[in-house]
Amino acid sequence: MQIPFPQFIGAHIRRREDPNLVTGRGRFVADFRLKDTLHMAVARSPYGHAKILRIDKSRSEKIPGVLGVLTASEINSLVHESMPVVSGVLVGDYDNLVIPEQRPLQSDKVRYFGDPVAIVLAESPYISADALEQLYVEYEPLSVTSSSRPDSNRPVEPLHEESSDNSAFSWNVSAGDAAKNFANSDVTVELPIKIQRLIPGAMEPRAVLARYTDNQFTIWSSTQVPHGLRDSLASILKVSRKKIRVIAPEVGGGFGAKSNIYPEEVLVPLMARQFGRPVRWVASRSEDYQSTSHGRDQQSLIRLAATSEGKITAVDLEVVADCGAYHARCTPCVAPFTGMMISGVYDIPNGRAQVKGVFTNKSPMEPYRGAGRPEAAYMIERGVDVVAKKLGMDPAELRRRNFIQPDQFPFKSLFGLYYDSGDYEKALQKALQLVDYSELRRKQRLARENDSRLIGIGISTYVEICGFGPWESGAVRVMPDGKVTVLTGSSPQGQGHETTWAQICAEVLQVPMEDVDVKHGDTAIVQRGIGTFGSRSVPVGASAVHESSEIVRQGAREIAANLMEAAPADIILEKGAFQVVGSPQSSLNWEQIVSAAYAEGADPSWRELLTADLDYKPKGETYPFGVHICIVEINSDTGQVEIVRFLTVDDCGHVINPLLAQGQVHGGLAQGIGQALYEEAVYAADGTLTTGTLLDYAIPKAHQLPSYETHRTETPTPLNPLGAKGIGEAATIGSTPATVNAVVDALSHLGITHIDTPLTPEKVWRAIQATQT
Ligand code: MCN
Repeated sequence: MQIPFPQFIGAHIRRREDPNLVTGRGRFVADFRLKDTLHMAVARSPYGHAKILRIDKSRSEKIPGVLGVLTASEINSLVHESMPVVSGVLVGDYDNLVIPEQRPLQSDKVRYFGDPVAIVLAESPYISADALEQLYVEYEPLSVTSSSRPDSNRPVEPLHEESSDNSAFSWNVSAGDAAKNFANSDVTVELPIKIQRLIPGAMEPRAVLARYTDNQFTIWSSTQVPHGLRDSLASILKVSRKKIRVIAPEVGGGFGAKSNIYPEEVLVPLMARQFGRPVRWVASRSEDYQSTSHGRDQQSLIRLAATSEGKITAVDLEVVADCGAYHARCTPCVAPFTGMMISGVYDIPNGRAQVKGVFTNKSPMEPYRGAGRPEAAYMIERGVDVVAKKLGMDPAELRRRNFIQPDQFPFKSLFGLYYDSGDYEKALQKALQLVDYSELRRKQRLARENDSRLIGIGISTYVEICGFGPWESGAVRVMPDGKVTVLTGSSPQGQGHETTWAQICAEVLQVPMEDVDVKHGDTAIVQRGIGTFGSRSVPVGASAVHESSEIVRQGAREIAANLMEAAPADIILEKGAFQVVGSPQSSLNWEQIVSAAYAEGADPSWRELLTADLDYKPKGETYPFGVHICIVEINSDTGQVEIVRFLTVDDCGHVINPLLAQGQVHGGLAQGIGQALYEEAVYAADGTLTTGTLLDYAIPKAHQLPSYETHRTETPTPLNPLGAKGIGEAATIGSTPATVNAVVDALSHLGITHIDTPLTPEKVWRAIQATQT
């Protein structure tokens, strides 16, 4: 067997990004200092819903150092389009999709706590903050819609003229005959579930800096989608794309929320043009919490029908998704994913999903790590546990009886998605063995009998959809000095693409990894791209780099063949050297190839052979999967949940860098467990965000999380050359249901069947108390 050399793909390699980041040398938007910069501050609504009656700027304008106070009347005429909204579903169809007009500043009324109404530009951030305090906005409060479930006793106060009942869209899909199966099945279960609103907790709050010189915008933004921002700005400002350069420097986390295009990203460049000076806006933490899009927020009802042998025959799902006050860029796409993925890892023949989006007086809801799929996995995995309980069957066994089998792939799912590959039984088997499941159950039984300790074991088996197209760009060029430049359209926020992409290119070309320079996040350098979200970067972006690298390798073979007077087909690349098959004594290394290609008088086509630049179009989405097992112990006096053990077996196909993939799993687990136990964005009845700071919004601290045991199986996808699926969201998706299932399992003998997240000590304690009265 030939051992590939050097072997980078699959190797544990530390992130090349980290030395700069951990020594404080990473440059985020707020670290860029431009001479004569003006500082923008944004006046935001202190009401959830109100008419704007009057804005008095006079006192703000008089403050020395204030250059301008602008409201919608001055701004909106410079803006030619509403803020962008993308809608699209893979299956099913929207009904009555309402996309209300949204301008960067509100003129007539505000619709959520934090809705922008005016901006101040001043010589320093302190002066702009002072001027904000002196700005007087007179509001007439309106009644607030803060729940997605309409209160039938109260008249609806429409947020937008376009929708008198605040309906944002509905999306429906069905397959087989669910109604018949519910009528005729041995058992049915029904579970209302509320999934709370979450605030994506990126370490770096949003920030924008812009300069306008020589009719050209340069914009630094903490965005996940620099090209999307460039293209949206071109439409909104009616400016040619070539006049706009967007740079996403280091981005300190995004988790989906930075894939939106925000009003500040329009306002800052506009003001840079207006004032002829650079303009900068950096959100404070609380401003970020108010104005950056939130995630989740669904109220649902899941019903399952099953036979007495534990075969699930039908699923029925109703979802009311709280969209917040406007559609952010991808709001309409999120909740339909919940419907599409509701059958999870199971071969369920009949089903129906009805999803309704509703406008409420809250910050817009956008994709947040998992975007619709965590909600689906959570609901089906809770439902399956309830079926198991009702049948008196072990939850692992019930899952096993319903899994899609390995020989069924590619599998057309209940609602018509094509699952590429999977072996769910193998992952479950591995997880159960690793935790010693039967021994755990034995200990649980003993604890219940002997010492009344509340021990719970929660299982979740999930599948998710990722690797969305339609394409991503990837270019590879061997430079005259022999180094290799990789350009990628994906634009990371902490995922480690520079390391990962360098591994792929270095392995294909058989060059040292340090010779590969990966560039991203600057539209002047990488002109085409879609960005980083939906765990698409490895399956799509890295595949583009892989394909480009292969083309360059092939090009180099042709040059070598020419120089060695051999047929290209006879040239192989072995241990970093090109040689004729069977004659390893005469070979050419990369330096010789490069020198020949760039030599004076060399055939110009040879340089072209060392360059590839393409858009990789995936053949379909990929479906990573896995099993999470959580073991908890609950203090019955306080309701406090302690995670004693958390074990994962994730499968994202071939893994490019196990260390980084594991890092992704760790981060995802923190967020999924955070959803299960701690986090919730709470709006008061008057529409005020009461969890608007890090003190009030409970991101889990390190001591609240266990030491994770992470494992994997590898089931490659046939859909891309790397055999790789995404891993960026998987752990967020699997961990919430495992944790909640564990807590409910610990309490099930008391008659508790469900508690809505977050499972705070108070909620758990109250649920226990309720069983004792
Ligand atoms: N990887 C691998 N082998 C695979 C798949 C992934 O080695 N088969 C590793 C690679 O090192 C790759 C990383 O995992 O760089 C993530 O790859 P992928 O799963 O393709 O996900 P993306 O790069 O497209 O990242 C997006 C995903 C999403 S949707 C959210 S939300 C999220 C996440 O990644 N937000 C993050 N992870 C985050 N991590 C950080 N630090 N910050 C965020 O904001």
